[in-house]
Amino acid sequence: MKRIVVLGAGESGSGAAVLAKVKGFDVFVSDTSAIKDKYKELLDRYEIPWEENQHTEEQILNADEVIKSPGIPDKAPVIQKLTAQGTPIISEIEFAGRYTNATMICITGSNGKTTTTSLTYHIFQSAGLNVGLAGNIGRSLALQVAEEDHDYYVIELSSFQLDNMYNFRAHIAVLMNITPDHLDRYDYNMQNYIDSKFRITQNQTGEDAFIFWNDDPVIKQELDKHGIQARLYPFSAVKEQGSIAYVEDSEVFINQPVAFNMEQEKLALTGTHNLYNSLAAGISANLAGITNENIRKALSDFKGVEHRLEKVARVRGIEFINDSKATNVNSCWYALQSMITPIVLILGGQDKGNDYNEIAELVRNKCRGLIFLGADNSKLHAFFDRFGLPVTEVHNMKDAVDASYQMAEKGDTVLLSPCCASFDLFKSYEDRGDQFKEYVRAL
Ligand code: UMA
Ligand code: ADP
Repeated sequence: MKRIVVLGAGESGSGAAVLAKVKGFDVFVSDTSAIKDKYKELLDRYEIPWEENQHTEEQILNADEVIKSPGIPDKAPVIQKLTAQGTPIISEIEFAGRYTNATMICITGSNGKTTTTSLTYHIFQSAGLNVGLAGNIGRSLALQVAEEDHDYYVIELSSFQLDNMYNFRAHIAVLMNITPDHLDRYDYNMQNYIDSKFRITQNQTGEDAFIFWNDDPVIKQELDKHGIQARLYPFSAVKEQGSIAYVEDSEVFINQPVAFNMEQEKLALTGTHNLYNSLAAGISANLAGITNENIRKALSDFKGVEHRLEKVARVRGIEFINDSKATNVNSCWYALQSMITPIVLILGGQDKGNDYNEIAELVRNKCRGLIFLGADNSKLHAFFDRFGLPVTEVHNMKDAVDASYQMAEKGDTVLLSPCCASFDLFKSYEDRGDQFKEYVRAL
């Protein structure tokens, strides 16, 4: 019997293990940390052997194939040993793709993945299709393939998941944008990260579709280098050469495959970045044959996603916005750009090789002051102190909210859009956003 070893027993790994077990493999799961109870229960229910707090090499190096959780870097010693001895290492998504004939709608990009994935899923579901929501958004694809049976999957794909995908085919692939992120995992080499993102188009045929933002300078430059076979569906904010979807005279147009239009002001999500997200989701739905009426309705009644430019409260004329999911500089750029009032910006956290030049002009022109919220704020000081703006340094969320409230004036917006990962002071970006909301509501 073929032996499959699953490394990491989180959402991705435990789902992969269940699918491998259901398909009759000899499965073993190994995790270097304590496994969460809910995943232990899942593994036990399927009688899958596991270990925690260690990787026992004798149990791992004899695998015929290894399924690696996306959070495990290639430089982890066990991965290096497996690679050196030539053991195939794949991602959970690659594995799950072998066992379903569903239509795969796959969404990647540096920013906008979760919003576009959620919106696309909302349109498909509202139209009555049998659709699953999976991937980086937090739900294992493999577990759903093992336990459920969907005709369509809307899958958010991170570069980490794409890295170990080889034969998987996306019927509809969406690439929102490419800006620097996660460079620590890519030897600080942007090209490695770009190549990872373009893996979403590998194995696509002339029957498939590739949807992308036509104005992204990186995508533009790279488009011809990756041997893309799929039909191209470029979108842009305004009508321009080559775009099949755009806005003209306050009307949203999608011209292919079926002509679609709706008033821009009816879109539930506002801001330029969300226009892109709405266009990408609309084109995917259009390609899947969903009627214009259903697309219009779902694009206008979508409720948005928590921690993404989420309005929290207005306190004494100051608007508080939680954009905790802005974990890189580019997402913060879009947040700053969409604000129409003076801003007190709360930023900082675990640096991912950030270059703050991208937001320098917006910070100079729009920010009343800055709150640095990180365990180590030295990089922020080095870059922003010369701007001459008021700066307060804090090390917990309560102090951040209090300081921002003190700095802001009536009519301002306090924006938590940190440009950084959260792990220095918080459990996750959700924890960071939840704490922000809690302290704002207590003001
Ligand atoms: N581990 C080992 N050996 C190691 C290192 C780690 O066993 O050498 C273990 C850890 O102890 C941990 C396990 O590996 O228990 C988990 O791996 P994981 O971090 O991949 O966690 P999962 O719960 O499986 O979640 C993963 C994605 N996580 C990452 O990519 C870091 C989730 O994306 C995703 O939702 C889930 O699979 C289902 O697809 C999260 C994420 O942060 C939200 N993604 C990044 C992002 O959006 O920026 C890419
Ligand atoms: P991801 O899943 O790729 O991290 P999200 O949809 O969670 O993306 O959005 C994260 C942040 O990125 C949001 O808080 C918002 O500030 C910004 N954002 C959303 N959509 C886009 C887009 N299309 N382009 C650039 N930034 C975006």
